[in-house]
Amino acid sequence: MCGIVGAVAERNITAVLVEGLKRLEYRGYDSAGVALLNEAGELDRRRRVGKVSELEAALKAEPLPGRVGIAHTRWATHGAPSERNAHPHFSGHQLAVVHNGIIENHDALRDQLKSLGYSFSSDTDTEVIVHLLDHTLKSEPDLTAALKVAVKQLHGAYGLAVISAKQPDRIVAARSGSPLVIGLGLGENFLASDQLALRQVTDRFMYLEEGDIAQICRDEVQIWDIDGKAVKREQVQYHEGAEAADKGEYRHFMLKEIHEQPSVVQRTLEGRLADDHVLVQAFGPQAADIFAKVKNIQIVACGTSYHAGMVARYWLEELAGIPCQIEVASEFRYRKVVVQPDTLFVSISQSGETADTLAALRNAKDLTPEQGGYLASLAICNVGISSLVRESDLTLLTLAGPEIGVASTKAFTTQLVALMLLTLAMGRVRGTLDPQLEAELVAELRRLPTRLGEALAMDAVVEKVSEHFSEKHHTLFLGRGAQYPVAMEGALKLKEISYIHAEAYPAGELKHGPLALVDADMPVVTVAPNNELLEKLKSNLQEVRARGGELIVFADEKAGMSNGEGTHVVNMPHIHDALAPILYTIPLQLLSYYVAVLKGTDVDQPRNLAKSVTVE
Ligand code: HGA
Repeated sequence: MCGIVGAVAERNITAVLVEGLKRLEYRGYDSAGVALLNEAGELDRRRRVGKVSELEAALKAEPLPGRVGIAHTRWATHGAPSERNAHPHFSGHQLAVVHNGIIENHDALRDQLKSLGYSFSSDTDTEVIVHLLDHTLKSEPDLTAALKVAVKQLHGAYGLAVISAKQPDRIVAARSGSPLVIGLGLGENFLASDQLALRQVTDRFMYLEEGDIAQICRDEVQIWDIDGKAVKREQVQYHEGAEAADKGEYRHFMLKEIHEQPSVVQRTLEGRLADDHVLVQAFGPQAADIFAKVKNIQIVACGTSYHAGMVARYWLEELAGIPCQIEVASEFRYRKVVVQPDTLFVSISQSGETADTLAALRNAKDLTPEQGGYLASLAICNVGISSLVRESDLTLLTLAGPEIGVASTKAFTTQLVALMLLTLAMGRVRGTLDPQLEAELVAELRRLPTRLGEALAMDAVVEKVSEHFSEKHHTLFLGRGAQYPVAMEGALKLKEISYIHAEAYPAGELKHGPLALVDADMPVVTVAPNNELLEKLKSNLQEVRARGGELIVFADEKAGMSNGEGTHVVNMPHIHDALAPILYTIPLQLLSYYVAVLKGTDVDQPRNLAKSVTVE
């Protein structure tokens, strides 16, 4: 994924920019570049394909000192990964830009700018920004004022930063759909797409909000909101180590990671949504072409990622109308598979190094067209520099950040978000998704972090419910439709960290066998959103109650379910049915966490398990 770093200082800032890029390196990228105003006040740049170390070597061979500069790691969406497409992009020798995101109307802008005499030296959408700004500067010579005018013509998503040889005292920046944060120093200030990049130089930050424009000088930072009004953004101070390596105020990494979900889901959505649709190029430069040809999808994954894939199968068939199969990687890799024509191979893995998933991808790629090879491969992964990402044609990174707890939590919900983005992108490209529903779901995705926060606020209620489990040895989890895999994930979490035997069933299967197990010692956990399967689910629950089974039901506040003898109902905030699997995951994570705490197990490092399963 792209990263942006910028600095305005009185000292040479080349090393700060390069170090910032390195800190964003774990997300993966294909090229990197830096542009500075050199000692003579001229704009100069170095760009390289490959790792930041390539850029670093280039800067060593040919130093580029300066006090004002911007830098970028690129993950191509428009135009191949090459030096000429790497950022920063220039307009003449005056103006340089770095950009994260996608400018959707770049074709129209490019034609317009060409007719005004601009020539383009890259294939990126980004280059239109810098020429557009240059053109705007002809009637509005102040750089900041010109940026305010120019961004009004950009459609899509951007976090961008600009420097100019004519106004060498500042970086100007704009945010719409892609995050930007200002780092505050003493007599120097910084900019980045993630505060991680700047932790070496400051611990004080100011986050830009949607539509903000910022002017960052050495001694002063000014911000204007979407309406052009001068605003102040709150200053946030981070303490050293407040990131992944520290549990902060939490007792366990798992609880910390559960509570990080609103912010990491937000991050996974950033830069990937336009007003009412998903930006298809977020999956890579060839995504639109490949997606248009896809007739089937094969998902392969293990463990929690497999459950995310199972939810996606419901979504892809129901919302995008595309046939979808899913299989665990350890089975898939040793099986002779029959591939339907034009099938997209989708692998899901937190680490991108899961041995079975990687082997399955490699096997899939080895199939020749005569053997019915796959059309292309897509990785949904949390680590940008992983093997799975490197070896797949397309990638959508989940931006969950490092996950330390062995039992996966935030990696799962961000995978679900990524898979919903895939569903919406597929539906759009294939024309199978009603545009009104698409817009509704995009709006719901935007509200999702808030909903997740509301679900997390039920922490104490779930903790109380967990007391019903600590003495039990077996549990059943039930769900219907896309909530069935959520029940599976709930059962897996309980097994992993509390060592209580738990099994998940589609609620309709209960009477076909597992009902025989139900008695007063077998609590039954159910997720019950308010959808068309609710009445059927209620009947299944009656079947449990009639056998003396104790019920714990997480139900939509509008589902009309209430506490009764042996029935404990936890009301959940209302949410669009399609996104309910993401929301209902939260109380099940909290439940297993509190049961494990009551049982006194090693929550973050449960026995016999490891984080990234790189062996077979
Ligand atoms: N569209 C730009 C920037 C890509 C990006 O933000 N990737 O994460 C490009 O292709 O260069």
